[in-house]
Amino acid sequence: SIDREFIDSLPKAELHLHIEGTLEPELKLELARRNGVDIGQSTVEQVRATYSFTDLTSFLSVYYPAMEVLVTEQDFHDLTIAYLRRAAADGVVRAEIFFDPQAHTSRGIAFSTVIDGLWSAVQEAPSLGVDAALIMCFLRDHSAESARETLEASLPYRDRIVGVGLDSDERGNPPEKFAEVFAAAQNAGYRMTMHCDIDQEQSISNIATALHTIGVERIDHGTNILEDPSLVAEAKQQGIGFTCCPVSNSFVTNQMKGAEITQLLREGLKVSIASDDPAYFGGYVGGNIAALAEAQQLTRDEVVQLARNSLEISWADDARKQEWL
Ligand code: ES4
Ligand code: ZN
Repeated sequence: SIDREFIDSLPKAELHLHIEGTLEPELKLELARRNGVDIGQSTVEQVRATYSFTDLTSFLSVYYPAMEVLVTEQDFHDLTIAYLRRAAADGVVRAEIFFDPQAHTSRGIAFSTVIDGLWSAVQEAPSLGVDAALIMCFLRDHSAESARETLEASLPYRDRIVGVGLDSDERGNPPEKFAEVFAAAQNAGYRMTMHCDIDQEQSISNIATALHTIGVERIDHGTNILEDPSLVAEAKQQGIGFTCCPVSNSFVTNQMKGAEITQLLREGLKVSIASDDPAYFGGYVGGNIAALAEAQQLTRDEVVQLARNSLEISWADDARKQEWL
């Protein structure tokens, strides 16, 4: 099997990481204390016991309420710095960090509080050995109007945000619901990705819409593309990036989808591995690669390819990419 030291030694990009999903129990307790928020638990063990779920619905019902401890600019800064330190230990040289403004603005936190806290951490990231960037995600179970307002709110901070994504519950919330918002975001200069989660209703038609109608450069998850070989060929030809999260998959769908991830990799698609919500699923990026490598008996060359793919499909400056590759 492939040792963790080898995996961690490879320079890599983490491209599918929800910053709100990096809230470890220790920091949650500290922020609750600092902000005077009663979260109903007072020990790490008690908090960890709530980080337990069997599917997406039960996950999201723990995930969103946990955010009430994130109140001040300093909180968003501290959350991000804690993640960046952890990522650097796994060999992450580039982190493209998802954030969900609506999860905060909907509970009265100003967009500026969120973005200022995240941005000061992004500016500090190089001192931790990481080049960092922010990707703003719209919550697909909120209205298109709300996404439009969020896009508007982001425009004064356009230079701090590299792209837009789409997350939360996909059921009943297909990409076409956000076609206009994504078109406006693209016009504003944002790069585009979106979640096409595995095993959702209509996942294959959502992947087709993401590629054909929205025009995304990357798909987050997306392993169901294997159901349509013509879409696989198209994604390969266009160099579409995939950000797959095996440990998350094993919680949300009961399966890592390791065979599917490996098949896409072996067919030459630009597959990368990431951690999604590591505080909740218990694996940062190195752990995700190790779990996949173990389950699928990946070769060292394949693990190297996963790391290279992540850098290649990242949205870093070309000059930086050349240094890493
Ligand atoms: C998420 Cl696992 C998952 N699925 C959908 N949306 C999300 N946001 C954060 N984690
Ligand atoms: Zn995700």
